[in-house]
Amino acid sequence: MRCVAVCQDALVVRTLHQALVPSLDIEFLVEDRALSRRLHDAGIPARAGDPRRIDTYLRMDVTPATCVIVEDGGRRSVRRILEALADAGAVLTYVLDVGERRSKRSDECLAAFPEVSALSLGDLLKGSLLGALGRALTRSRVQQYQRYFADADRVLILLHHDPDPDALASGLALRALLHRTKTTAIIGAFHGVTRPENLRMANLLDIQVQALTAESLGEFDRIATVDVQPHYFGGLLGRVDLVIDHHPERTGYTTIFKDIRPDYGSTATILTEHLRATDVNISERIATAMLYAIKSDTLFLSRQTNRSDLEAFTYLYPLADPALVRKMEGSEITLERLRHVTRGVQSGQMRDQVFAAHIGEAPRDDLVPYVADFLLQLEDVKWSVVSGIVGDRLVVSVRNLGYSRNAGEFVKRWFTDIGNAGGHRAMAKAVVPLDAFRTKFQPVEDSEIAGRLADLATRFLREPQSGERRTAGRGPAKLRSPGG
Ligand SMILES: [Mn+2]
Repeated sequence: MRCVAVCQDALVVRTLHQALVPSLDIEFLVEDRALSRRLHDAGIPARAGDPRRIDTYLRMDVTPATCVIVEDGGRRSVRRILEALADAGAVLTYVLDVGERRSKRSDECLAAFPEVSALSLGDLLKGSLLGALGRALTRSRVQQYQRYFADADRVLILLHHDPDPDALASGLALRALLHRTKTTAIIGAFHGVTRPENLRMANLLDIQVQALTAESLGEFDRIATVDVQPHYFGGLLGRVDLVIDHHPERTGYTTIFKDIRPDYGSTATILTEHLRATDVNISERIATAMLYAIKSDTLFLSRQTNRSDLEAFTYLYPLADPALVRKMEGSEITLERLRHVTRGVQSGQMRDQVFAAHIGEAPRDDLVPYVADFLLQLEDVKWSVVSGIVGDRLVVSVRNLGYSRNAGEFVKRWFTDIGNAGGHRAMAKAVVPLDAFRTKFQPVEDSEIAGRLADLATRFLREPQSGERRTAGRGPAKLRSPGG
């Protein structure tokens, strides 16, 4: 495309020339003959002429198909230049603001030319300049911990219990950043992977998670935690070397290096930035793991997602194996899950768009939120409240749509006094001793539990709302493990 740039400043000319050639066939128009000669000598196509005269543009062969950029330094009005251009038939005209601040005069001038578009050099630079500076900052952070880990014999990358895709992918990514193999950097957890979809990921990507004991910690020279902070392990870890996490920052531990970004949707997003900043090769396996991690921690970019998550996703997408991601997502329905859904449906009660159910004894916690998620898909259901007995505890999972009231408030309202309860607007979980539940809510038989839960939901939803905001919003609290 042909482009004519009307400029006064040599720096602006050189910048545009570097940025736009060879994408655009550009010629510069300057008033100063000496400047035009200097540019010409530097190999930049330039000519001298009066930018306020129509014939200048006619000589330059400006047509409606020519893109015209007019530099506005703010000192002199560009009105007469724009008039001459309009008279010469130019319609693709841009005013490039390079002044400190757009002047009132420039604004008035632009208002008179509605077909002219405004660009600001500062705004155009901002994104890429901040991006480059951010990458430089990240690079120096990463290089610091890389150096610190370099001379260690054995490194432990520690994940939270029952590691999820974000933890697994982050473990792989950190190992690549440390330039280590599976024998010199162990990915470990105190409780291994149990959920079917996480097992599937670990198998498909051949990620081995070593089972740890408190004693085995002594075998390692350096310890890093990813997707979790050391307070999670009680007093087990007094001091670690590196923490990378996206959960709210906690205190009560010592670490040499940390990168904690609670506004990020996943730890894999932070590690994508680390890999990009240091130009570490991202293998297809790692890209696939990280892409899946971002998708799963952000519920496919629909929860707690920021710009960085979207950027990391876009960056990883072409590097990953989409067929493998699909396979990992797979059919989430297993026979075991379906059996528990069936039990939920059989015990369930539907009352005012609330579906309450009790699935009885379950071998694992995760079946309870699975059934709650499943039931929320039913037509006309706005809330699902599901419980199950796991060992000697009752696990209660709450899901809702439309955020009419906060699920986290619901579980706190009824269960904080007898157990653990927490969550955010759309998802919440409570874990209480079964005895304490029976004492407080008096179900005579287990078959009455669903009815009790329905009562609690109805009462809660009819209570006047105090302090809790009515409108949808982002709850600050986040479940400690996704799917809770
Ligand atoms: Mn995570």
